[in-house]
Amino acid sequence: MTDFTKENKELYDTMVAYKVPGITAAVEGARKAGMSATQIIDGLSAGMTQVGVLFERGKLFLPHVLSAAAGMKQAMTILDPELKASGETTAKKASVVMGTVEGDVHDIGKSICSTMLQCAGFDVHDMGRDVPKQTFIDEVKKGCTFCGMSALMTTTMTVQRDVISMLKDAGLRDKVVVMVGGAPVTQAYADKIGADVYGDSASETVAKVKDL
Ligand code: B12
Repeated sequence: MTDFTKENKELYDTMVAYKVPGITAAVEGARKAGMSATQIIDGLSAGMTQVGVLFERGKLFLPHVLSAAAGMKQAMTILDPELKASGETTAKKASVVMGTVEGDVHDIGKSICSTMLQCAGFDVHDMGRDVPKQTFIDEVKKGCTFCGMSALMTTTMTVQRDVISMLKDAGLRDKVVVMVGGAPVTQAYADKIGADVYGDSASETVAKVKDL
């Protein structure tokens, strides 16, 4: 098996350096070295998490975080054709509705999950970010196997609980598998609010959804 430690470190380092041209160059370099899109995303995601840590410590500021986020999006645009092509080879599986909950604009992690589920052959409808609670209910009414909600703030993770309550009130809770995720969300919280699946990362989410 090829050891991509050097390329992985480069992806991580360029993401932490938050410059879009550097990130795209590292992605191109990693592709040339033979890394798969999923391996590249893992390296970049680790760097993005570190950007968050440095931001929290006051070592990086909002424009730096925005630049790193733009680099991540650019990388996903580069990798999208490869990811889509690998998805096309698989027969379409169950349908998944994904969105970042209302009041929350963080969509990087959610979009990675959507793309990777798509690669695994699932029929994914990504509703974007700041999605109103009622929109999740309406989508479940229309019919989907999985409903995924992302929340990146302690102030918005309560919306996941609200949507689950609304599903219960509408008599829809048993009709859908509810997935929750996002940095502040934990397995304990997922259990507490009655979600079916908690995903710590995109790869863990894909593995759990495939199992179900
Ligand atoms: C990038 C970022 C931003 C970017 C977002 C760009 C974008 N398009 O997403 C920008 C600069 C716009 C931003 C804005 C804000 N941010 Co911000 N941001 C971050 C940062 C640094 C990284 C988040 C990220 O992308 N991580 C990388 C991805 C890959 O990881 P992830 O999201 O966790 O996703 C993975 C898993 O969680 C999981 N997953 C994710 N979603 C789902 C869903 C399902 C269903 C499943 C199963 C799994 C799953 O899989 C993903 C892939 O592996 C975090 C710091 C942190 N530690 O998280 C702060 C952070 C989340 N932001 C924070 C804040 C406060 C804000 C602002 C309010 C700042 C402000 N004062 O204006 C605004 C929010 C406005 C709003 N209403 O939403 C706080 C939240 C604090 C809190 N209350 O909890 C954090 C924690 C930083 C901090 N410590 O202060 N932010």
